[in-house]
Amino acid sequence: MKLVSEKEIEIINYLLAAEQNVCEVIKVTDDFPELTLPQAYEIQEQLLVRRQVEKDVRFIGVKLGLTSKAKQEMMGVDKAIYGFLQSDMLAFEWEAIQYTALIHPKVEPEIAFLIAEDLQGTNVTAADVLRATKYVAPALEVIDSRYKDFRFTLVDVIADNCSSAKFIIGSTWVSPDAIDLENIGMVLSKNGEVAQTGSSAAVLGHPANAIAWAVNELGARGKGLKKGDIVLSGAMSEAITFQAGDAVTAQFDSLGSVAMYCK
Ligand code: 0L1
Ligand code: MG
Repeated sequence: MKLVSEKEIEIINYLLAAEQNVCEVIKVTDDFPELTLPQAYEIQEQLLVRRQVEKDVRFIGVKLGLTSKAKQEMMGVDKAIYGFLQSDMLAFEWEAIQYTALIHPKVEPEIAFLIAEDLQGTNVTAADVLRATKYVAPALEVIDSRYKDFRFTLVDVIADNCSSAKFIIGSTWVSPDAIDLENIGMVLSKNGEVAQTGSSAAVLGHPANAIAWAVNELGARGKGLKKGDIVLSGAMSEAITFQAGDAVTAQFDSLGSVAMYCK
């Protein structure tokens, strides 16, 4: 078992309380400016272990963030980030997302990968990712940074499990060989009005590149993807805000659509 420092415990308690109390908080680097990127991933890991025990949830996959050059430039970073999906984050098209359970949610369109075999290493390629993938599917990710006004540094957002909150997978599951994953167009609509358009090319050139990057990062920390994992490969457009009463749909070329309703 890993020993966690008092400072790390304080940060974990702070972020878990923000989620539990549905209350935004000041970013942790305001109080701990010396926090490093490896420490942020350590805090993320321990926070998720606490969540696993306290909420009795399972790890069900991995998510990527900051995979588009546009978002990296906006944040002044040159790196993607990863976090983990737990079973209470899985939501369904037929069950409304409850607005009051979230702080200031946004939603973004992504391509989900269903991993059919364990994948671990530090030289993993996009081709390896595609070989290990049974299906890809359309997905919506609801992000809900625990930080005030969604303002944070790279270290803050990693500690906060990359703003993860909920995700929904659509019903069209396709073999990755059956489509041109490099260039899937997507239209995101809110209440029937187009809100964003995007392409899978925005996800580090190809979503499988993004996942290969994450597997190599995980590999350097002695971790990897497991058979049955779901991986959210990264946003294909900017995230949009929504409120109670809003319906959001993402329509993808070759992959059908995925929808959510918020009550
Ligand atoms: O899933 C994501 O792309 C979120 C990454 C963190 C950045 C944000 O909260 O906007
Ligand atoms: Mg995302």
